[in-house]
Amino acid sequence: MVLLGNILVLIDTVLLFSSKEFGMITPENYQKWFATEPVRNQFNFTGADYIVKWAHKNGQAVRGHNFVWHSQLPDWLNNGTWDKKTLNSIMVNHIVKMGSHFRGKLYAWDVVNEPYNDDGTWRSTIWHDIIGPEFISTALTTAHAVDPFAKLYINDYNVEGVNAKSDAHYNLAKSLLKKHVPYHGFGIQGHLVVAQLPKDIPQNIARFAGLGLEVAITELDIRMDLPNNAKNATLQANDYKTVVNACVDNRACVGITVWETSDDYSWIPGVFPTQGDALLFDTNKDPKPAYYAVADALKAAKVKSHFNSWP
Ligand code: 9MR
Repeated sequence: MVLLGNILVLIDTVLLFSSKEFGMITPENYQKWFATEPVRNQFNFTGADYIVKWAHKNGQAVRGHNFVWHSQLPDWLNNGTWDKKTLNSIMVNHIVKMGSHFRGKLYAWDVVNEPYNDDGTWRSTIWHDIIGPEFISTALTTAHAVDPFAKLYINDYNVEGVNAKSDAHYNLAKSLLKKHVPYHGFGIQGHLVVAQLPKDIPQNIARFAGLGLEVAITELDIRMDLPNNAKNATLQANDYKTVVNACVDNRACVGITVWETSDDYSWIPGVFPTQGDALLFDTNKDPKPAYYAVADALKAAKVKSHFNSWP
């Protein structure tokens, strides 16, 4: 089976639960810039270290998340006035300090997160607007130099099927690989809506695999309009099965990570107040039909492990 992962909060009961059910962990918010470099060049690894240690004690791999993103940046970085050279050196310093602290401990890093708009144009961010699109190759090259063991990912949402945004990523991948930039994996976040899955997830995974990249579903959740009911729960289970099958059917797809374990910890109600119940376990930590659908799909998978090349 592909490695099933989840993200975590720093609560031991949740961690314990996670280590029974999942083979991989992403430390949700603990490696983001606001948490790790709250003051310029002063680093705090406490939260992430706790999770990484826990994961390794329990034989779990860790996905690093993330180096360069426009969101959850500390105020000093957001509010500063930066020229290109200075911002570039701030980005490089962050990657060097973070990457070397976690060197050899992480399976992968989301080096760049969400660089495009849904229409495939560049998202306006400090990274793109001040440094220019080359921030991506600089970030990847720097990350590879400090942690040559980690698989380096670019990660985004709304890129599950073939569309303008995944086209932009596909073209970016082609151009980076042509220039031999160290780029190893395309992260498909998978924040999806029940009964609205794109039909061409397998085709999309296949085209990135065709470039020689690995692919991972990195932040899967499938939300529904509340209240939940039997019909939605069944549709959701079916959608989870569709996503898992799309991954296990392609050797290049190495992992599926759900973005939290139980519905009470999900980010969704805070952002989409009328939606939720997107995960595999309900608020009582009881498995939902989606959980059994995922388990059955993994059991039925023809290829048992794609995740075999690390470290
Ligand atoms: O799960 C994260 C939530 O706790 C934060 O408030 C939120 C802030 O944007 O980020 C959430 O995780 C995001 C992830 O880091 C990147 N992809 C989208 C996720 C959901 O917003």
